[in-house]
Amino acid sequence: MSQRTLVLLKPDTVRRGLVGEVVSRFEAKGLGIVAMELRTIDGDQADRHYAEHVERDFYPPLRAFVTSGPLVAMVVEGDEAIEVVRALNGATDGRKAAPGTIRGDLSLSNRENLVHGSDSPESAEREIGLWFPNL
Ligand code: IDP
Ligand code: MG
Repeated sequence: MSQRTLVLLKPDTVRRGLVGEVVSRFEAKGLGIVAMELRTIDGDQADRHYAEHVERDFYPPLRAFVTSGPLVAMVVEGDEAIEVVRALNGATDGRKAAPGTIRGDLSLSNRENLVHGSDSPESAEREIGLWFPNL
């Protein structure tokens, strides 16, 4: 079943010059790009995006990180896109993520882990509405 999911290429991806590398992996997998925009977000947008995490200990530095420079927001589409993107991204902690995944190949950090992908159909709908309200 075709699905849409929200993907963020976080500021470390842009800063490290890995946008093309990461987008290539989604394209090579066969996913389509529905929307894509370079944006610098403020703390309020970070709080809305990470609403489920705002009370966590790791959130203040995460908030500082995701607002630290431009990121690329995307909507990606394809068969089972939500799960497929999560699998391509790999485990949250780049140090533990499997080789072959984006995080496993390119990140050595639990926080600066390059990518975000929605974790469920409900999250995808909420996050796409938050980032691309006109879609
Ligand atoms: P996910 O991005 O794989 O879905 P979540 O648990 O939803 O992982 O966490 C959101 C983001 O918060 C992670 O991608 C990562 O950037 C950051 N994060 C999560 N857990 C930690 C942690 O223990 N230390 C530092 N940053 C973390
Ligand atoms: Mg998550």
